[in-house]
Amino acid sequence: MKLYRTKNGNFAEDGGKFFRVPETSWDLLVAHKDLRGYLRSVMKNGKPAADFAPARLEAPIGSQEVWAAGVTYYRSRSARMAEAKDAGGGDFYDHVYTAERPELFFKATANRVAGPGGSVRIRHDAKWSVPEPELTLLINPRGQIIGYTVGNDMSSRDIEGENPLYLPQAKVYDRSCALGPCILVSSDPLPKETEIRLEITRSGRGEFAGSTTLAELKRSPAALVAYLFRENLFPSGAFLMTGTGIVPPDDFSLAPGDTIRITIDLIGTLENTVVQ
Ligand code: DO4
Ligand code: MG
Repeated sequence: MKLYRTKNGNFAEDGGKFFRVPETSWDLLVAHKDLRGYLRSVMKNGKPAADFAPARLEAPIGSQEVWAAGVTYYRSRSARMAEAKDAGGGDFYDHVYTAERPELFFKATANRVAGPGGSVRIRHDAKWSVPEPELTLLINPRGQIIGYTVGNDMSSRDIEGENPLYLPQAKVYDRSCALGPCILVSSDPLPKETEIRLEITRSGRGEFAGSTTLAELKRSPAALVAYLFRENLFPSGAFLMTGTGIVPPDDFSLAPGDTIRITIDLIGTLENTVVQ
């Protein structure tokens, strides 16, 4: 079952049929004591809606903060170690990959998040910008995973590599994050063979394509959530991006006009264009 946020209200979908959700507050849906049960009853008692409009999709976020985990895939560890080597920061990434405590960082507030079909930004003071396709968890205020979406943790690799202390500038800026197209409403862990795919096109031509699976994710989503909720309250719930396992080659940097498509099995495809 999927939950969509649109300019025209919230919709639940199952088996290709869409149902309008009477609850219009996204925050109340996220905080619901049984979101899945509530949406089931909406679908059981309602009629399929004729006014669901995919072109009017919005990012599936209300007042939730977006947080992110880093260096949770071996591919990310290697990329980070290489980019930070000259600054003497390479070892940090090796240590965090094997440490018990994960790397968690603040990523975005809702106003910084692009939705499906929207534009994501690259910084004008960055020379090396990449998308990071990440399985993203939706967590309710009680610390329970209630769904999954597709996330893009846009990153400035030259700024991050110059000095690990520049991480917040490499990661947090307007529209440095994209979420969507929907929430896969489920508390069950996704299968390890779930594939994450990234395609970047420039002027209509394929520029980069890569993929990974959740089998490569070193930490469990539940363990990441447990760390995030250790000393933080999230009255509206939170999103947690689980890290990237796909890194384009070092000579690749995003450019204005590029199209980024990220697909995660069972959830869907998030597409955004790049602006500067
Ligand atoms: O340590 C820097 C951030 C890494 C990251 O965002 C990732 O691995 O996805
Ligand atoms: Mg990332």
